[in-house]
Amino acid sequence: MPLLYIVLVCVTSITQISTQEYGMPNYQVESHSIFEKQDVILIYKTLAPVFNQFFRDYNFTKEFFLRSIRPCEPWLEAALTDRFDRLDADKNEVFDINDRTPFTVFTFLMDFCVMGADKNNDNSISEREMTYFLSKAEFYFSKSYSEVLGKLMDYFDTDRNNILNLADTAAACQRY
Ligand SMILES: [Ca+2]
Ligand SMILES: [Ca+2]
Ligand SMILES: [Ca+2]
Repeated sequence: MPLLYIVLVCVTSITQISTQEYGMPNYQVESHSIFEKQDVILIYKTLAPVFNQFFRDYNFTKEFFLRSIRPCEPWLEAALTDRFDRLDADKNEVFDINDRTPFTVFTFLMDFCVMGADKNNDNSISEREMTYFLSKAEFYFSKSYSEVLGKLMDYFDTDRNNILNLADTAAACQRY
């Protein structure tokens, strides 16, 4: 599975570089890691209007994205802007179905593992684990937003087996 291997190496490298950048002095804020559970939860809370829009029209523009996340802390705006640019695979400043790449599938899986959705630590998130995660008080995003995030799991379950794991990234390598 060489393509999957390459994707994982790229993702890890880019993420590490980006994480270091957020800690540079010019941000003038303490260092934040997008591997920190509380930071990733904050990212998903901030993205609520963006994901709500996505499941209305299955697209959103970079301009809408930036307007929706503001105002927020400088490190968070920098991290999210960088994330949009990396996930916008065809670089047309619109996130839509054409940007559903192995990279986006892997990013979503990684985010939810970091947040603790993979309760039994088998590197797979089952439908039951996701439902439980989205309904827990510690991570409760509101009923309507939890439903939207549940749709996101369906959207990235590339091999349609109701489990999100690296096999979906591999399937995305074949399909997209
Ligand atoms: Ca795009
Ligand atoms: Ca699991
Ligand atoms: Ca799957």
